[in-house]
Amino acid sequence: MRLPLPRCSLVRTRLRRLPFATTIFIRRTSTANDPSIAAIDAKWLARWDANPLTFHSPSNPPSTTTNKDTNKDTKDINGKPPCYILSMFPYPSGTLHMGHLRVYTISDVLARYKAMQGYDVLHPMGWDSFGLPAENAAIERGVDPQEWTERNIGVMRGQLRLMGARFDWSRELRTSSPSFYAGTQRLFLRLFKEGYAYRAPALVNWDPVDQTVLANEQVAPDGTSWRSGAKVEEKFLEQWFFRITRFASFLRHNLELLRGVWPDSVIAQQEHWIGESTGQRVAFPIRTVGADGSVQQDAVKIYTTRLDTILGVQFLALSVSHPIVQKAVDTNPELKHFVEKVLPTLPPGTKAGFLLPNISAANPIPTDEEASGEYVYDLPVFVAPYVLGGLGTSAVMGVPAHDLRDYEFWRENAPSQPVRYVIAMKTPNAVDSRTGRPKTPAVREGVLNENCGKYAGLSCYDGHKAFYNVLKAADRVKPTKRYKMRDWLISRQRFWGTPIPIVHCPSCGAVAVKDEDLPVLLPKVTLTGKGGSPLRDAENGSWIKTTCPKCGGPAERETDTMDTFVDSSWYFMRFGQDDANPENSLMPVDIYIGGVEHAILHLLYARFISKFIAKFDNDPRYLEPFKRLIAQGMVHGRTYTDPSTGRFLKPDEVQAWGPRALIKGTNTECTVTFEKMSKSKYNGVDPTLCIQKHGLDATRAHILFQAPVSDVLDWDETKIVGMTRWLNKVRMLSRTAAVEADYERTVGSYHLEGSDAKAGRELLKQVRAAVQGVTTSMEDVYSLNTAVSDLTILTNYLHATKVEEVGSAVYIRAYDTLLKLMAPICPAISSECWEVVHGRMSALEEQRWPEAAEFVESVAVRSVDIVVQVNGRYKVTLHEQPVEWADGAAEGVEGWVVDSVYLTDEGFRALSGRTVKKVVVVKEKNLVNILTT
Ligand code: ANZ
Ligand code: ZN
Repeated sequence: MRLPLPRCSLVRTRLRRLPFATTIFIRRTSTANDPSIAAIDAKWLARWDANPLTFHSPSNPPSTTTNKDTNKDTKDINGKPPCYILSMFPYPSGTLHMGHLRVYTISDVLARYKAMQGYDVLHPMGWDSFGLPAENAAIERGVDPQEWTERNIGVMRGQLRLMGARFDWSRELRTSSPSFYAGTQRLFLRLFKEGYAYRAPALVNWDPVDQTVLANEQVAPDGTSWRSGAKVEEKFLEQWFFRITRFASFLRHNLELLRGVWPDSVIAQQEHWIGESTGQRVAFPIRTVGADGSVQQDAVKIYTTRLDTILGVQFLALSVSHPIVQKAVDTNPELKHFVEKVLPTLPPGTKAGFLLPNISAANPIPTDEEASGEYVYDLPVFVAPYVLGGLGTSAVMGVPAHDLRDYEFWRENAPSQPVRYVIAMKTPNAVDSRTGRPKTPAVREGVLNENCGKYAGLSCYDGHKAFYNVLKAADRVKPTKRYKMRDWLISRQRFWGTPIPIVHCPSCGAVAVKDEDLPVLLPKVTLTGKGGSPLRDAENGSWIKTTCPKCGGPAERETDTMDTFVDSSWYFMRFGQDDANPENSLMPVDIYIGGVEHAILHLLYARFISKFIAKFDNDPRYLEPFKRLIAQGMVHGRTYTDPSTGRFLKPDEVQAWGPRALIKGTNTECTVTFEKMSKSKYNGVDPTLCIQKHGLDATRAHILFQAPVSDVLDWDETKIVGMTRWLNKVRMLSRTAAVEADYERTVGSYHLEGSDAKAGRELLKQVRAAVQGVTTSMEDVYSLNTAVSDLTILTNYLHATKVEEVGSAVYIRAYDTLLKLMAPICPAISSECWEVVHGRMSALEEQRWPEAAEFVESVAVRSVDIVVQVNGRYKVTLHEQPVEWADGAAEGVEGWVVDSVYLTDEGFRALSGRTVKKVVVVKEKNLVNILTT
């Protein structure tokens, strides 16, 4: 602990400053009573419990804000613009893992940062609490899923609290509570009424022993049931679907709005999943010869993305569900046998086919030999299971030369026929090493070959255009977009999910439950995991019995529950909703943070439901639900393996030091790697233990510092000492700063004395750089790791700075700024240090986030030249004087100026032997007149 000695004791005596602050810093230098990290954590956790980060806006809206078109950025409720920070809510498995700790640290840092910036922050938390594990626990251990879930939520809420996350618990939700699932059911019914929810048969996994439907994750990789071990069968059941495909184009093209604000990889994955391709529907002429010899002309529409290959067509293939095939089945017993008996036995990917007799097709592009323009019906038409029903037009043009599936089909079904190539590589003779066949040129590099008559020599592009024009003239082509994405199957034959609010009536069909009868509550059941849907037998079979909402006749309830992805496709709309005025919800989410594993389904479903609402509520705030998406990387754990056996070793089986480790009691070095945390690898880390050991601040800082947000984080607890050391330094500095602050409060202007403009400016430059660096990282989010290093750099700089060089005002200002910048990341220690310096009068989290501009001013504008007169006559100029001069800190300026004048040769000569009577300060002119005896 250094005492801030004045630079010139001579001057000091003359000015007779009272040194009574000394007593204060003797008291402060003692460290024996400093609270432990655990005590600091406990103290501040209690403070935050008592003073939660509560979002105000929608619960207290001024009347003007109900207008939907209001841009929320400009909406200013309680004087603060709202900001919605959300991290993906967890499944209440019962333990918080490191991945949770990482994501919630990031969102809490952002929430605290935005709050300091003056936003009304919504930072809520909830529980994705429906789902299979609760049901399994019920089946295996007989516990009530509801109780199991509640217990887990209790444990995890406690763990979240320990990490210092300031969630708005007043808005906590769980998807399994009736008040929430009433909303899920309402959403279902809206979709149903608008024609976006429908029923259709679909394949399910069926356990023939337990007589129950299995979720995909209950089917072992070898195709057996996880419980009974029986070979899982596929079975058709009537299932509920959401018609997400109707929004396919919208979902695809609005991804463009997200470029630059969502990670590229997530956009690419969504794009791929939606799978838009632009192709053509082409009507091929067909001719059917009836049993009586009559001839019928018609057309079959096929879908192709390679119109350039049309002259290579050697057959047409129809899916089993194609209307022509469905019709032919009735009149053709052989076909009926093929479809009903042969097909189900064939392996997936089969190239079996059935040649349709009496029907043939013609290529709609006449080549020059057939200049007459007559179509030549020489193409066979097959039924082929490799053509998928419900995709495109359920019919393809078979081009064996340039499509592998068509080739294999042709080899199997017309082995004696040649393959007709129509496209050559621009560079000749390229052969596919796998098939030994000439390589199929992509559109980019191919040219039409000599088999193409007058089109020969055209590039694929030009060929495509030429064929398109011919077909267009004959009205036989239509450009179409096609999507790989399928409708969303939301039915589950499970218990622990939202009941589907539908009643099946023998006369009215599927009827919506009336709004006033919502929610359809889950009954109490005893789960066995056997037999049909658990709801079917609930309450001895009485739950299912009801009356039809339409005709009042006897009817049955739907027994399926909804996929839990339905819950998570709208929970983020619920958080910002105000019970009194649900319309007025805060949307969209400003920053959504979560793991990359949700890149596709959850985000796609959430986007779909939002678009549905946007469309039917005509509310543009819902167009895209998440303005910005932050995808954080996984957390990997230190994993020890016995190199000779490959066996994973438990931590207590090894002796580790630094990056290496030995198997205990041996000289064998184990392999140390970082891998996804899992029980079987003994590499899991309990975040709560880590927090208890190192404190919440060190843990949070460490998790941010170890890797950029989007990278995999190799969790290495040994390195946390770096953070602990840094935080200790920050605490040490608080004592120096406290002394200075006390001195300032009691003595007043001491801070001006002896300060050196240059050193002060250097320090403020460092502070400005830190403000800039940390603010940039907070905005960018992905580089939060560098925020931590910026903070340590500033800490070290301050540590090496002598107070007496920079003056206490600058020093305190620098230290205060360090604490403000630390507050979002290390909230407990920074708050504690703030209190040490400033007492309890103000809380750190209520301070405004610093802006670099404040310091630019200090550094540039505040270094002024002061002209000094003695008794009205110019004597000397004080160059580059620091901050306080321009700061309005008039009190004490006199003393400081006299000090400074004394320190110059001219000043010393002018003042020596005289007594200063009065100092006149003309700040506007940077002028001082010293009047003496
Ligand atoms: C002729 C052709 C020639 C094709 C060629 C491809 C290559 P993407 O691009 O993935 O969307 N197809 C169309 N409908 C189908 C269905 N219902 N079931 C199975 N296959 C179908 O795939 C488009 C291509 O998939 C289409 O272009 C069609 O085969 C096939 F050298 O037409 B193509
Ligand atoms: Zn009815």
